[in-house]
Amino acid sequence: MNYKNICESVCEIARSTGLFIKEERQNAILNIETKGSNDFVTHIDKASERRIVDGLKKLLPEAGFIAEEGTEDVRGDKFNWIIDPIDGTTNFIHGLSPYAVSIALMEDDKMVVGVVYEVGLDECFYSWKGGQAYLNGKVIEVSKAPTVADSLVATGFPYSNFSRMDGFKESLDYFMMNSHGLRRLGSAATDLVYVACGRFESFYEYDLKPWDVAAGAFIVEQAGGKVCDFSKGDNYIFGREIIASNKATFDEFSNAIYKLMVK
Ligand code: 2AM
Ligand code: CA
Ligand code: CA
Ligand code: CA
Repeated sequence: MNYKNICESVCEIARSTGLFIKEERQNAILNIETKGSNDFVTHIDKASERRIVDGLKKLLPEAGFIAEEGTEDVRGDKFNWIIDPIDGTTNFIHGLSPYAVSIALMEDDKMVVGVVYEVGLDECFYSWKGGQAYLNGKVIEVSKAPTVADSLVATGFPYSNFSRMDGFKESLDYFMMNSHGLRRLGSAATDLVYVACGRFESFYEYDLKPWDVAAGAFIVEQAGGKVCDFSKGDNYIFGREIIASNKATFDEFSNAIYKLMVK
């Protein structure tokens, strides 16, 4: 398997889907449906996922799909695509950036290709197994900031599972007072690639799904960063908890989250 070629084709699919998303937004009245509480989907999410799935099927016919809007839901023996057609739909609905197309390829249970295309700023972040991590053709690396006190920390606010709010609120207080500041963009895939390119030192969020994090987490690791779940284990794709940071602050950052939200 030539991961680099696959990655380049996936970037093309992500970019052309981004263009489609922008054009459709201008052409049509948004048809917004509610899937659950604060969980929205538009006709553009669905049409975008259809386009992505059709493109990826031609690229690798034997691969299965794990896709947010359920366009295709069959598992492959060896290869599976993990797709979020629009990560940050709430931003998108409100005409706000960032929002991103997120596509990962999993071989057995390891990511081998990851692409996050942030549509608003026209920024394509990508990596493949054996390569480095890139933003629009340039190599990216995580930040070198040495401590949490030197860090810009990103998170996402819960939209369900409010049972963990006490620990989460404590973590907000803690990072507000002990870092450069806290940010909440509303697109987990974008948060992750911003860690990969050093704009954020670190990111944490719970209740995320595989399609929110699969591509972004891979790109963070390929850019020299580290990723784990809230108990410092490796169940961060399917485990619905993720911590990602640069290498230098990883121990301090993950210990803080563990203490605030697990112990
Ligand atoms: P989405 O836009 O694809 O749904 C922001 O905190 C992150 O949470 C985004 O990655 C967003 O992805 C996801 N998200 C926001 N609201 C959600 C909901 N109600 N259910 C599931 N995921 C949600
Ligand atoms: Ca959604
Ligand atoms: Ca998402
Ligand atoms: Ca989505």
